[in-house]
Amino acid sequence: MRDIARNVPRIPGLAGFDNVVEMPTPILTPEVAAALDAGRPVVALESTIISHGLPRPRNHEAALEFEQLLRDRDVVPATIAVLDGVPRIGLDADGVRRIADDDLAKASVRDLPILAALGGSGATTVAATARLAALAGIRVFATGGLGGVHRGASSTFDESADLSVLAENPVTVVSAGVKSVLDIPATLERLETLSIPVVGYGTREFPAFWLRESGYQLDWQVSGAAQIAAIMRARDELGARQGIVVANPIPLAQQWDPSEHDRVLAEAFAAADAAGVRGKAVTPFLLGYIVDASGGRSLEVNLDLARNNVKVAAEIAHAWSALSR
Ligand code: PSU
Ligand code: MN
Repeated sequence: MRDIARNVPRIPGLAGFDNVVEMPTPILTPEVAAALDAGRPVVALESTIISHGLPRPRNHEAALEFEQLLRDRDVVPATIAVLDGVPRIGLDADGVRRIADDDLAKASVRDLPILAALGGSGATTVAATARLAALAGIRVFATGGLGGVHRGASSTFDESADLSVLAENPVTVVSAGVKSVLDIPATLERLETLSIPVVGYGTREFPAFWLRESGYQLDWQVSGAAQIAAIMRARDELGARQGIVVANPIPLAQQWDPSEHDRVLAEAFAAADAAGVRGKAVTPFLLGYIVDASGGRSLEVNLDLARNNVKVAAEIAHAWSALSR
C-alpha cells in the first residue's frame, strides 16, 4: 500500500496553514498503485450503486462482475469506498463483500472528513468517488447513472453534489445519462452552467438511464474512445479542471419498455410522496421501489446499462493510457 498525501492540494496564502489537507489520506491497493505508476489503464467504480442502488445479493455479484469485465479487458479496477475511516482506492475481496453486505452510510464528498475523523465507513457516491479518483490520479470512472437535479428542486434545492464535484475534478464519467426520476432538462442546464463537457457516445440524444432516449438533444456526439481521450488531453492543455460526462445509451434491444417505465415511475413518485421521503434518501427509495414494482425488470436493465458503461470506460482508459504515456 502507498499513500497519496503528496497529491493532496495545499492551499496557498494561508499563513501557518501550508499543510492544510481537506481530505483523509487515501490508500491505494498495490495493483492500482502499480498500474498508475506505469501509466496502464485504470477505471474507478463507485460503491453507492452497490450499497444503495442494487438489491442484495445481486449487488455483490454485480460488484465482482464489473471488476471482472475490466480485468478481462486488461484494465485494473479501482472500486472506491471508505472503510473504517480510510478512503480505499481499490478493494480486496472482503472490501467488496462489505460494500455489498454491510449497512454502509451513503457518502458524498462532505462526508469524507467526518468518516475519516470518526473512523466510519461509507459507500461513495459519484461525487465522492470522482473526488477520490482525482486525488489518486485516476482519470476514467464508470457508473450507472449520474446524480442530477431532482424534480421539484426549485423549491427543495435538491441537486446532487455529483454535478458541482464534476465541475472541479478532471475525471471522465461514463453513465447512461441520468434517471428519468430526475429533472433531465434542468440537469443538462446545470451541466452547462458548471462548464462540464457532455458528449453522446454514438448518439446526439441524451439517454434516460433505463431508456435509450430522453427527448433532449446534445450538442456533441463522439464516435469512439480515441476521441474522448483527445478531448481529455485538450482539456488538460487548456488548464481546465472539469470532468467530462460521457452519455452512453443502452442499446434499444436492452432498454426497458417505455410504457411500463412510465407507469412504474408514476407509482414510485406517489409512494415517495406518501412516505414523505426527502433528501439523500430519495434516490435509494425510488430505486428500490422501482425494482420491486417492475418485478425485477428495471434491475436487469440497470445491470445491462452498467455493464455497457464499464466496457466503454475500459476502452477510454486504454485510449487515455496510449495517449498519455
Ligand atoms: N444513479 C443510479 N444508481 C445510483 C445512484 C445514481 O442509477 O445508485 C447513486 C450514485 O451514487 C449517485 C447518487 O452519485 O445516487 C446520487 O445521489 P444524490 O441524488 O443523493 O446525490
Ligand atoms: Mn440530494
